[in-house]
Amino acid sequence: MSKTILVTGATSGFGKAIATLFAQHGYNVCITGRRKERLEQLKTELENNFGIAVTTLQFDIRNRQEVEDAISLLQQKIDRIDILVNNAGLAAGLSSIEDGDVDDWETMIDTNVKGLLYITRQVAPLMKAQGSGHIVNIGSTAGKLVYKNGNVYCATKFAVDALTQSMRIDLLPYGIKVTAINPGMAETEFSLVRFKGDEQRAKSIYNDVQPLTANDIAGVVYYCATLPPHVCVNDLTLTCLNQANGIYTVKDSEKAAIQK
Ligand code: NDP
Ligand code: 8X3
Repeated sequence: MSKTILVTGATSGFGKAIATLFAQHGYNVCITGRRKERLEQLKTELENNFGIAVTTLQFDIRNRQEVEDAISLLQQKIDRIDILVNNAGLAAGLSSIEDGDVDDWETMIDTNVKGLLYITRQVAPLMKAQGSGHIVNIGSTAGKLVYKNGNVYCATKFAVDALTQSMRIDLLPYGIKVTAINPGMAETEFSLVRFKGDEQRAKSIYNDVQPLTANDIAGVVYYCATLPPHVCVNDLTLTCLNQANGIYTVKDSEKAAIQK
């Protein structure tokens, strides 16, 4: 029987790549996001290319009622959710704490922390009733080490780290795996969103480095989700070869000088 994966934030970046990779491997996928057109486009693409079933759920993860309604609707359409990837998230702005935009702070907290909690609260009981499941939370190197001006974004990812550890304890008796995947810099729409559509500034983040790609993250999620039933990757951090962690980065052009 085909397994089903629910991926939040699948209209772009990691979420889209994760949904695509699992579809390629025969999983039925449920994809979420606010951008309806992109959801419909991905559904058509995945169903046509891989012959699996795709369910689209359009909602804003910050809205608790919308999340509850979406998961109720999903339950009418599918029997079980084998994997939940809590991926939807964003950074908004990059300012020193005294200059921060409070609306940006609320957006990040509401999306990255409260949104993740809203959906987990709906899906975890279903997994408990099934007697199995796997929750994969997309954290960040920003949830391991803070960086300058990262303040609130980093705090939300530290919160994801704490919630991942805590969920793993709570859900252990029910056979539910909980994994944190913590990527370093990866080229997606992330920087474009963080810098509010400023393409030049967004592009400059990836100058002179070879960042991770969304497919790199999808591959790691797939690996973790397909290990034997008794094996759980608890916490996995990955960076490109320009980063040792979230705060130490060496540009390609600097490497030669350092090697001398
Ligand atoms: P993208 O901007 O490419 O994708 C973000 C996804 O989240 C989109 O599908 C977007 O969908 C969804 N999303 C954002 N806000 C909401 C909302 N309010 N309601 C529903 N969905 C929402 O970024 P990435 O793929 O890079 O980011 C995915 C995750 O990975 C995030 O949690 C991010 O913090 C994390 N991450 C990213 C890194 C990077 O360098 N790129 C590194 C480490 C972690 P839509 O706009 O259609 O609603
Ligand atoms: C996203 C990676 O380095 O911009 O979590 O914080 S970073």
